[in-house]
Order: sequence, then structure tokens, then C-alpha cells
Amino acid sequence: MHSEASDAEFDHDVSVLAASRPFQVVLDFTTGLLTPSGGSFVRRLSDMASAYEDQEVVKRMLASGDDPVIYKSYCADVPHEPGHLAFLTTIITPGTVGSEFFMTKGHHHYRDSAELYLAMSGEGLMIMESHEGDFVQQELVPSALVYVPPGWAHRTVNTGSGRLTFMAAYFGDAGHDYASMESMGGFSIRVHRGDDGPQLRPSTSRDRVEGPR
Ligand code: M6P
Ligand code: ZN
Repeated sequence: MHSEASDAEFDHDVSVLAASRPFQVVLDFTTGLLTPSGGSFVRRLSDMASAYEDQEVVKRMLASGDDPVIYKSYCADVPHEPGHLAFLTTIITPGTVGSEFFMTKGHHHYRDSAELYLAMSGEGLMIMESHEGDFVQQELVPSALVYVPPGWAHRTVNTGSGRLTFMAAYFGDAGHDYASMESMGGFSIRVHRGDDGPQLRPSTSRDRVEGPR
């Protein structure tokens, strides 16, 4: 088990059987488990501290020993190589950092390629942003299938009171590019808990990176 996912981590040892022969796994739509899985990874707040807008709250939480598991993923035993279709399930814990909902780090793919998301349980939002800065949100409710076209950065947000579980499939050689969004100060829109449900607000961390205009 690792605390931080990287592409090296996705390239775990793959059994000869899974790499070259058809196989079957089982998805548990309630728990989000994928069985058998070829490995898993966990991301805690400390693994993605810079992703959240309110850095004072992040510092306070971590200083007091509050380092919640934000999400856990179970990966299928598929090689990260051209021609293969990698897939995994992800379970996001309910909660917020300040008023910002727990979410994935979010990324582009190095090789601009599509990804398919299937929501299994819980409630959430997928936020997506193109290289040109277009923004699209899609609701994640059980059975919703979201298509992410090549070139769109994507992040998944748990806006519900229970776990959000989903599976995603992407090209084996797509690679995960976290730096492109981080270098811009993250996504342009953030998802907060509002009085009447989730509220999408322009991110202020973009200003921090770009400076006053
Ligand atoms: C989805 C997929 C994975 C990704 C995971 C966590 O399951 O998009 O490829 O790793 O979410 O998201 P992130 O890597 O952005 O933290
Ligand atoms: Zn992706």
C-alpha cells in the first residue's frame, strides 16, 4: 500500500495471466471494491495538501493530526502499455476541507486521450477543464456514465453525505499529468458546501499563482 499515487505506482507487477489472457473482475457498486484487484493506493489530505483552496485550514488540520483519507483506489491488473485499457475504482470519503468538498487531485493525461467514468454509488460532480479554459460539470449519480474527451483535465468531487464510488477506464499509455493544472493554480472553479447544496465558485488560488491583474 502506498500513500501517494504516481505513474510508477500504476505500473505495479502485472501477472502474465492478466496481461495476456482475458479475465473477469467483480465491481461492488455499494462499496466500490474491485475484486480481485492488482493493487490499491490511498490519498490522505497530506498527500494533496496544495490542492485545497483554504491553506490555513489545511495547515490547522494537519498540525492537529487530522489527516483524513480523502480517497482510495483499487486498480485492475492491467499493464500501463499501448493497446491496453487500464481501469480502477475510486472511493471518495464524504467531508470538506473548510467548505471545499473532498475531491481527487485531478489531472490531464500526458497523451491526450479519452477516459470513461461510471458512477456506482453516492453523489458527486465531475469538473472538467479544457486546455483552452472551457469548463464543464457533470453530475455523478449511480449509473451515470461520463465521457471525458482528449485534452480535458478532470477532477471528481464528493458532494454527498456518504461515500462516492466510481470506476474509470483510460488508455494504458495515457500517463497522469498533475503538473499542468498545479502550475496554473488548479482548476478555475471549486466546489464548496453551500446552504442549499453544492456551490461552484471561481477559485482564488489561480490569483495566487498569476498575481494581481
Ligand atoms: C480515477 C481515474 C484515475 C485516477 C483516480 C484518482 O479513478 O481518473 O486515473 O488516478 O481517479 O484521481 P487523481 O489521480 O487525479 O488523484
Ligand atoms: Zn484521467
